[in-house]
Parts: sequence; C-alpha cells; structure tokens
Amino acid sequence: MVSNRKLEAWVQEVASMCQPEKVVWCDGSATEYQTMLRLMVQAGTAQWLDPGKRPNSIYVRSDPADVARVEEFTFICSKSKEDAGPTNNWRDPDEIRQTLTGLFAGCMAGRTLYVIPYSMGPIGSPIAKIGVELTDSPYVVANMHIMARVGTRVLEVLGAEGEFVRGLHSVGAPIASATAADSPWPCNAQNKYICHFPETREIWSFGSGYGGNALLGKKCHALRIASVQARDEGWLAEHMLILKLTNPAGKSLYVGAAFPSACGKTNLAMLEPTVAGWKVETIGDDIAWMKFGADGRLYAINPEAGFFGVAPGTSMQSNPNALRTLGKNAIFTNCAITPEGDVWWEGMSDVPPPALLDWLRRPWTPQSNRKSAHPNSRFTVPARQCPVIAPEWEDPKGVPISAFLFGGRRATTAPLVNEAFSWQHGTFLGSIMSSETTAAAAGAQGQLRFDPFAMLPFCGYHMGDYFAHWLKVGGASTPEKLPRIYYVNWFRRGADGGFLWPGYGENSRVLKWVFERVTGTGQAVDTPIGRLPAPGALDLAGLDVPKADQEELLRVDAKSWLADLPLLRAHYEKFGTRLPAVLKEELDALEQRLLAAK
Ligand code: O2Y
Ligand code: MN
Repeated sequence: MVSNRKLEAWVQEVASMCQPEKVVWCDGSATEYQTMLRLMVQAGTAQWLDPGKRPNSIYVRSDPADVARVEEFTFICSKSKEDAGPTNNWRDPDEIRQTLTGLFAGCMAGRTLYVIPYSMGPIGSPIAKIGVELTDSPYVVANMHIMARVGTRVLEVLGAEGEFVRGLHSVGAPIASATAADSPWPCNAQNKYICHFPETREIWSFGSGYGGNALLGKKCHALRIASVQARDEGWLAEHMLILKLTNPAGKSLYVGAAFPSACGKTNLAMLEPTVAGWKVETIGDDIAWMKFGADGRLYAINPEAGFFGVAPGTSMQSNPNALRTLGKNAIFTNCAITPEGDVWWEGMSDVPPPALLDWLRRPWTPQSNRKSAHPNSRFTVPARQCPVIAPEWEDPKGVPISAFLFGGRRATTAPLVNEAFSWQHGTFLGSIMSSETTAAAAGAQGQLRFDPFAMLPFCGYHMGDYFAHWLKVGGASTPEKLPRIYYVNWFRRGADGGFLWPGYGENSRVLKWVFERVTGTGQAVDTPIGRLPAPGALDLAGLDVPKADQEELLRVDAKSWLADLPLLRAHYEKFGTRLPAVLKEELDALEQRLLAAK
C-alpha cells in the first residue's frame, strides 16, 4: 500500500489525542461494508430488513437528539471574521481549536478509529478531489462507502506526497472499553460542533453521527471547503443536481439545477417526462463540481457516488425511479418499520399500513395523531442502482452543461420560467433566490427567506465574494459557450390557494422549452424580469390546467415585483462593500424596467 507521510503523521497525531481502542484503515471492499452492517446490527444500531423484500438493506434509528444538520452549531473558522461573511457562524480558528482539542481528547476511548480515504468524484478525474475522514462511527463508514469512492484505490491516487482535505469526526461518546455497554446511537447532545477551517482545508466534527454533520465528504467537503477551493482555483462547487435531457430525435444536453434543501432536487433529477419522446437521465441529485474544458465550456461531475435522500414524500407518483433504486443495498434511517420487516414513511403509499413501529419504537396506526417517520428520515443508496442513471455519470471529464435552473418556492410573483438576459443577469437571479416562509416554517407567513444559489448553509466564505466569483467565472469564457440561466417556480398559487402547476413529470414541459431555447428553436418574449416563453412556445398540449391558470403561471406581475424591491435591497445591504457593484446595477435596472412597464 502506498503511504502518504502527511496522512500517516496526522493519523498518529489524532490517535494519540482521541485514544481509540484500535485504528483500522478502510480498504473500501465489499467485505468491509458487510462488516460495518453486521457491527451495527450487533450493537443494536440497526436491524436487517426482510431480505425477501429489500436484500442486504438495514434500518437504523438515531438518537432523537441527533436527527438533522445543525446549522446553529456549524462554523466557518476563517482567520478573519469578515471572510466568513454575514451568512455564516464564525469562530476564531485558534480559540475553537483549543475548545475542540479539549473535546476530542480521549473521545474515542473504547471505540475503533476508522481511516476512510475517499475521492469526491470518479477516482483520478481531473475534477475530483481527495479527502480522508477519521471517524469512530461504523454508520459513517458504511454511508461513506455508498456516498463516495473509498479505500485503497484512493490511497494509490493520493500517492506519497498528494494533498487531501482532512476531516476528523467523532460521535463524542467515549466508552470504558470495547466490550462495555454502549448506546445504540452514540452522540453528544450537549456538545455539537461542525467546524470548517477553509485556509487549512480541514473539518472537525464533534457530537453528531447524522447525515451532513458526520458524512464529511458531502456538505462539509464537497460544498463548504470545495467552494473555497473553487474560488481559489477558478471553478464552481455548487448545490446542484445534474440531469441529462434527450429529445425525440436523440439529441442530448445537460442541465444543472439549484433549489433550496428539500425542494425536490432528487425528484427532478430522476423525472419521468410526460412529454412524449423526451427522456431524463440522472448524473447527480445534490452537488455539482464544474471546471472549464479546453473548448471553453463548463464540464460537471457529480462528486458523490450515492443518494442521501429525504424519505417522506418519496412515492411512485413523486419519484418512481427513487423507489426503484431503493430495492436493495440501502440504509434507511429514522423512517417507520412494518411488522413484516420493511420500511414505510408518510407519502410512500396512499393507504398507510394498518400497523407500524414508528421511528421512536412506538406502535403506530393510521389513527395515531402523529407522523410515523421523522420528517428528515433518509435513505442512503448507491447511485449506480438508479434505473435512469446516465451511462456517462462517472465520465472523469464530466458532462458539458448547457443550462442552469435556479428556483425557490414562491406562491406569488415568480413565473413558471424566466430566462436570464445574460450571465450577469443570471448571477443576479441566483443572488436573489428566495422562498416565502409558510406557517409551518419559523418566521411569519409570507416573508421572503433568501437562499442565494441554494448555498446559504453551504458557502464556505463571504457570500458577496461568492457572487463576485460567479461573475468572474462568466468572464472566463465567451457568452455562447456559457450555460444559459433560468429561474423556475413550480409553486405559484392561484386565488383559491391551490398550486397552479401540477409539477412532477409535467416539469418536463419547462425542460423542453429550455432545451429548445438552448438549441435555437424556442421562442421567447422580453419582459422586465427576463425572457418568458412566447405565446404557444411552452408545450402545454394535453395538460389538464385551465387556460386562465396557464396565463397566470406566465404573467409578469410588475406590481408584486416592485413590492419585493425593498426586500431585495435589504437582502443586498447585508453584503456591504463586498456586494459586486454590477449586481446593484442589475437591481436598479430591474426597477427601471418594471416602472417603465407599469
Ligand atoms: O439532515 C441532513 O443531515 C441531511 S441534509 C441533505 C442531505 C442530502 C441532500 N441535501 C441535503 C441538504 O440539506 O441540502
Ligand atoms: Mn442538498
């Protein structure tokens, strides 16, 4: 095995700080994966699902105090507070290192320290990057096996001198000895810290074993640290799905799409088009890394190897391909379980099973006045099992992107689809991405919550500098080679409060118009906010949506756009002098166009 001096020294340093019972270097083999599953079952963390229904799949329940990403305990620890910007929690790197060193001291007692070398992206791809996660959680090892490429092959590419992102993770729950009684889901509810050191490309995660807090290749590395690397090296690390769209003549192009968390990215990535003859295939469902090719186009890879999707709401109607993907080799966390040993969650079927055990081990029936699965219950499953995975999804050179879609959840104002006038205007649209808060979310109903580029929780540096980076990337190629940019809104509501657009497979109608715009046949009309489908240009044939609703979906409501302007200005104020001047100019120009149209 090739040994990397820096890696060996770091593993030794961490082992002497954390005091694990033993150190295991992960080889990434199928045997190792099965060992992790068995360890979890023996420890009571997991149970096997019925192999007749879901071969080689397990069901895990976490501690109720550890069920989601913890944004309030997620920190960017750049040397200067200003560099973390107004959208991140900041900690002084020297001070937090002291706190963390105290917490990590002896924290792995009685446990095994696993060394997981991983590649984000196909191993050896010029766009991929290597990281190493040190963890004391078999759940993390098993999930990383699915979500990244892990093991000896990665060490070979890393070589003796290669650089890697360092990710140190502990559940923060030492035990007296390897055989001492343990909690089925060890964590540290009192002390959770998810810390990123952008200058030294390090992640220190303590106290949580769940998802984005603990699978460090995903949000911590592939977005927060990678966004900094991308800024420094001239590429893009984005919270985007990547899909392949093929027309009836067999011509294909690739689209990246950024939507806020839990807004249906996995569903769009695996969509079954309702427009005859069109096809969607999946490259990725959550993250895209993009670099310019020699031809001046942006090429994207999916840095991940699996899907870590939200279970509730995933059904044969919303995402049949996700359900088909989940037939085997899957890890289910915090959903409900049937007496027959299969999983269930709200929305999986119209009629719930008559009896379940809920995610908290309580008997549940359809009459129980509560949800059976946790709203953030998850599945982890290899991407290669997806029946619509594109054959080129692991192409090391990536796929050339022709269009970006941005979108939020707007009940009003934003039309179904809107094409940016230019890259700069598209960057402006990304920077003002927003959703209206609902009664269920924190905050008053109808307020706007901004989530620029869907990167609010994931940008590892000052968001004003991030906007500037997007503008700079646009200057690095010629306009006709850059992806076109679109703003979509599937969530506009009518006067009766109902959704105007059916969504799901019908979103293929919008994709078709985008395809036709990019390839030069789609017709558009200029409006104050951008280019909208010309009358008749959006294929609505056979769609069961009243004519008046179709018109409302594409209406540019200048009055409500003007009413939003003070909110947009207040949003921009947050970025102070780091807001690129041209974005403020875009906002002023929008106002002038809206006033002229009134
Ligand atoms: O709650 C978590 O830890 C998972 S968050 C997540 C997982 C997969 C894809 N996206 C997200 C997200 O929050 O955007
Ligand atoms: Mn996401």
